[in-house]
Amino acid sequence: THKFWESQPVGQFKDIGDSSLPEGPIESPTPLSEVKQEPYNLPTQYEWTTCDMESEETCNEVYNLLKNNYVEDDENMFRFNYSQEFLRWALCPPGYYPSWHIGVRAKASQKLVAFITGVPARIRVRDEVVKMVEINFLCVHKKLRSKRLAPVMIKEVTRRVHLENIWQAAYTAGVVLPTPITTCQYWHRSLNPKKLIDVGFSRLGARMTMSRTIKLYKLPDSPATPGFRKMELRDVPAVTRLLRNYLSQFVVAPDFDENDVEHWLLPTENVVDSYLVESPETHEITDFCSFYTLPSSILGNQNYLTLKAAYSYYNVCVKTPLLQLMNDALIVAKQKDFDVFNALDVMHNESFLKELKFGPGDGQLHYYLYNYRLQHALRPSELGLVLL
Ligand code: YNC
Ligand code: MG
Repeated sequence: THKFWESQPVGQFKDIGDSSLPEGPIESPTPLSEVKQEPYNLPTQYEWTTCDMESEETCNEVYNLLKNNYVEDDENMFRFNYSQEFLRWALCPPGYYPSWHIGVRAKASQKLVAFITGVPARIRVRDEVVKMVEINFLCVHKKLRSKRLAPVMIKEVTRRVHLENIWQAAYTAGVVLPTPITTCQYWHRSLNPKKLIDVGFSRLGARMTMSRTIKLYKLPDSPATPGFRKMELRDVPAVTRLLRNYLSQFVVAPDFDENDVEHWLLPTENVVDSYLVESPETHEITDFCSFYTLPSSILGNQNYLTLKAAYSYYNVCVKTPLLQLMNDALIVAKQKDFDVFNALDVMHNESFLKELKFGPGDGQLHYYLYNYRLQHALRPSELGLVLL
């Protein structure tokens, strides 16, 4: 059972299939004067801290907490290693609230021992655009696990979000909680198969040799689509139009404006890469693809410390076939020395995964909404949202 989650305004397992419950908010907003004014209590040895991500020193403390204590795979072979530049990008989008970057310190040592964050987002559910918070980077130091600290952190971020008059949230987790709006799977495309096999990320297939495997995953040296180039600042209006139009077909998707596109999709070195197709004839922007950079530490390998992974982000095709566009994305990721290209089975991704030699991963990613009920769970292909 879920003592904490059963007390929260989220879809409950017992209500699955109950068609008498309407779609939309589960609880109505309360007057802001009724929102608790003081932080929740922590065990006495700990205190709340707001983490200023613009400060080099604080950002480094957060980086180290996550580097040593954040998400691992089921076999504890790899752990996400979000870079400092990435954390600053992920946590400081247009209109962000510094008070939503919440840390916990040990009073005696002042060591950062836990973290949770929110960033504001407009998310469309069917035809309604809802102001939400995207919750991410929930982390409790390994030595403080299973002490019910996570529910306190979730309640505290919820309180601070309510103070800004926002009442809904979106988040993902590898664990099953009440109740997913959809469950997605990661797929992996080897770019550097020898390293992936050496570190135990993948295994040599049956009746395969290393040299046949390397040949299987070989890619051309440069993209094939005429007019394929890096996105630039001047492309923001065209990319925003293209993306808004494309995302309108999904049941749940972000409502991006030009400021959001500039922040989330304009290339940032070692953080996010975006490419588009500009028609050589008309100079129209017809297609777009993007991926973000998220390395993982390789735990306990003599030869390698990090796995360099690219994660498919938002992709839009109008003129170029999606298969060809994503093959070009693989080619540029390979040129940039990524070891693997990962993608979820969201949006239209299923249409290219098998043909482009992605293999299914183990472990699933569940998507959730807080205080917003959907009548039915979605298929991954109905979801137009990628969280970091
Ligand atoms: C999780 N990932 O079920 P019940 S994802 C949410 N998300 O509650 P304790 C989680 N809840 O079941 P620990 C969760 N993992 O009794 C566990 N829980 O009702 C629930 N791992 O708390 C769990 N990062 O403190 C249980 O557990 C209760 O010490 C148990 O801490 C958990 O960022 C955790 O995977 C995850 O650092 C912090 O294991 C710890 O184990 C850890 O005894 C490695 O907690 C890193 C890791 C999670 C990545 C992520 C999204 C988080 C979403 C949080 C929910 C947001 C709700 C919306 C709030 C705003 C609302 C508005 C408006
Ligand atoms: Mg705990």
